Amino acid sequence: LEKFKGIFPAFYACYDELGEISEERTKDLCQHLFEKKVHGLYVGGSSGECIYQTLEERKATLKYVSDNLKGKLTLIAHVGAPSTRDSITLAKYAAELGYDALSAIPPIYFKLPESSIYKYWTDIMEAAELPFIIYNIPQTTGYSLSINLFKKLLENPKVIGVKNSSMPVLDIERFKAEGGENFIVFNGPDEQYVSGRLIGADSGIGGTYGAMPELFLLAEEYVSTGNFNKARSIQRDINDIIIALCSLNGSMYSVIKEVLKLKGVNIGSVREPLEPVTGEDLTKIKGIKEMIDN
Ligand code: HMN
Repeated sequence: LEKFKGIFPAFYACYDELGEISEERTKDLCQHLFEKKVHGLYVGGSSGECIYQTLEERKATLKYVSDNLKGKLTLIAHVGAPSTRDSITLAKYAAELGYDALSAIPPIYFKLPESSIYKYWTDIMEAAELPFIIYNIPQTTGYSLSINLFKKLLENPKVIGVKNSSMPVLDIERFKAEGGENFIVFNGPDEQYVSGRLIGADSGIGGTYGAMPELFLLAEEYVSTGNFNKARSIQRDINDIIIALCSLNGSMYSVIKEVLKLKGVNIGSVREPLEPVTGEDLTKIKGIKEMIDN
């Protein structure tokens, strides 16, 4: 399980100027994050704009990332899709490509009973010989993983971890308490990375890591060496930056993509209904890049 420890940026969707998935730009982002020495990647999740992409597009991204980084970084494929059928297709494909683990949100749109959620996740696990990481993100899915369902899922040896994006750090503590030593809890809210780690998270997966991997790697170093004052101070810097990233017109991801452009990594913009940045914000974005660099 050591390979699932550390900083896992949630990989961004890489588009060309026409908004199509770009193999070249996917490669550039892979290279950039590899050079930053992150531990692994979470591919095709929220930050990958999976919800706005076709199955073929999602498969293409999974392939391009594995072409570049298989065997170099731990790769987790997010395969959650509206139907079980499509999720299974993605799960089998990720296994073929040599991903290290699968992960999925619960079913979305219809409010389904826990029996259906359990079956959905179990069907995905049965489709491939890969470990599975539950994804709990109530603020976007409307479903908050209960301890009862969590315990039932733990009976399946394929379940090796949970990525918890709910805001109460207590959830992280409870999942770790139930999951035990040999179970990986990933911190979801980037604003609480340090607190998440202290209360029981082993690792982190985050949507803003890709914009400032150095800062999360440093926070991790301070946490793991018991340097808590420094860890808290880095977390404060991170939070100032996240608040700035979320303060402009356009989605946070479009702002992050402009920051990456300023760093020399062009992965295009976002897919609508996510809104791109507006021209007048470009100076402010330069300021955010400086916050990250300093
Ligand atoms: C993913 O699936 O791509 C992300 O890892 C999701 C991640 O947990 C993000 N949560 C949400 O978007 C609700 C956070 O990283 C979030 O972007 C960050 O804490 C800034 O608010």
